[in-house]
Amino acid sequence: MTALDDRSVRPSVTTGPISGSRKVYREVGDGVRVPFRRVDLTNGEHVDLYDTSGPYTDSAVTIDVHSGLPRSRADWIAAREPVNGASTQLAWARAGVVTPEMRFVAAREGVDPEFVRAEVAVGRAVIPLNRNHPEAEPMIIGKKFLVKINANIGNSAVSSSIEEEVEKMVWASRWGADTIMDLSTGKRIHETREWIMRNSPVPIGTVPIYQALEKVDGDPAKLSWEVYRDTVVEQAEQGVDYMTVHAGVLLRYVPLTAKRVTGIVSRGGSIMAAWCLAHHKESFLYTHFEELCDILRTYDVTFSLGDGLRPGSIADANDEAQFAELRTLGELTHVARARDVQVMIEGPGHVPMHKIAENVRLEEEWCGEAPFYTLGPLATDVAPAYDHITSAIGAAQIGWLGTAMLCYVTPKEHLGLPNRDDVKTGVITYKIAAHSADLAKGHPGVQDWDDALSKARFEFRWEDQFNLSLDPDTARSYHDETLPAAPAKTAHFCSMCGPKFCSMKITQDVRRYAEERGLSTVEAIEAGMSEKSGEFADQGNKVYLPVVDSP
Ligand code: IRN
Ligand code: FE2
Repeated sequence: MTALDDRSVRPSVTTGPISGSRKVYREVGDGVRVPFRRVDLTNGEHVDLYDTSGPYTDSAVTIDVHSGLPRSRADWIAAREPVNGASTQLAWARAGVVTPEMRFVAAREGVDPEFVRAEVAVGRAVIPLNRNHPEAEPMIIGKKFLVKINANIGNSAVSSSIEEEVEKMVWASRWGADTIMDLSTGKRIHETREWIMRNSPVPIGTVPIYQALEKVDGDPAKLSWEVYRDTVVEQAEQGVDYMTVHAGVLLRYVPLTAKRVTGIVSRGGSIMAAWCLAHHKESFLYTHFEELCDILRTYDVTFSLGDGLRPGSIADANDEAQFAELRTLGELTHVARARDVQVMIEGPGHVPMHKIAENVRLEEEWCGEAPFYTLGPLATDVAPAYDHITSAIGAAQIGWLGTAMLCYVTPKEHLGLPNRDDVKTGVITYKIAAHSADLAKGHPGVQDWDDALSKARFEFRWEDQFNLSLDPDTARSYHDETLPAAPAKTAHFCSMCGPKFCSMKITQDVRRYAEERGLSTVEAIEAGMSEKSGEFADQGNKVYLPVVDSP
């Protein structure tokens, strides 16, 4: 019996298109179909948006969580041959092979497949896809591509069920999570992950040391390479696409954290530090790293080299412990790449804005431009309950500077396990940071989305404005709170300024005035001004006039 046969687990997942859009596919040959979220506009145009939501938003597909998603990559995986003994995207890229996954992401990002291959070949981008996760749709992480976001889910010993976690996974990808990490630490870790893997349209990451720790009853001193290795194999067999490995927490770095304000805040980092101190030995993740590479290569699992010594407060940012670990991650990057294993590097944490750039600079220099994957960073420590915002400020900046993936932070950070609403808030907040970074980086075509929404706003096409937004439901409901009636959806104002003070309506009046009189807008403004000042004088020079209801 597999975990999915367990009928006592009954996840109910959100299905159906995001309001105001529908799923379309772009065929790029040889059975490669790339999904987009199409927004049909009331003016007859349409906009196609990057779509992470998988079959859940396709009204033509019926979802049965007990059978899992269609295994859309199965044929590609079965059809291909290893090169130099390795079946990884990195090995193929180096051998000059453009895989179907590379063509898929090229179409998704609007770039040339050969460009994708070249970026993967030099290790500046990764395509995290385990051969045992054929349900996932390919995506790419690298600084020359769209900035990606990751959403963390997972239960803890005190909170949440399998059902809730499966729904959080579907929910997070619905709103734009490019990858999801299952950080479960409580009961039934293996089963929870099986449910998530088989039903996830996006790559899944994990931190295997968490499950290894459960296997030794939560006592870090009892951990061993053997327990860890078996856990990695177990998870790789299930199809985990990338794994956080805190192999840079070396014994000699632990004392460097002694005088910190917040010590070691990484869960994985603190587990490994405890093991190193208990045994007074070098970390088994470091000493067995080459063996670990061989396991990951077998499945094409991507390394996410963990920042176990990341700063957990503004005071600790960019300190010796943090950068000592980063240097070691750089060393390990080259070891993994030499074995054709894909690598990305995890980064902080809590960093004030003026110290952010140095993180990207050193990561690129020491880690051979491996994709950087950061947790925020939070730009200040003073706003628990708003740390999605404190961290999105840092995330937007670090994304602009070249970070390839941003790990979201929810409003519950530092306070508790996020629920479904927190997950959505975190995802939308991070989509804002990522898209803002994409705009600043000038990624081709990115601004089309902003332009389409701005035009809709200016032309008072309210429905189009809602439907083009990251969160149509909330945009619509905020509008309808004050102006629920249908005519308000074509009205040339909203309740913020009211009919008389809408700047966009006034601008449009100016433009119309100009057109009717055959004037340039500047002339029109001048002509309009003297006309208006005439009216003003006629009305007795009163600034405030009684409001007249508009039709
Ligand atoms: C991302 C960048 N730095 C850390 N992260 C994420 O933090 C990591 O991928 C994982 O999802 C989460 C928890 O990691 P620790 O606390 O075990 O380091
Ligand atoms: Fe923190």
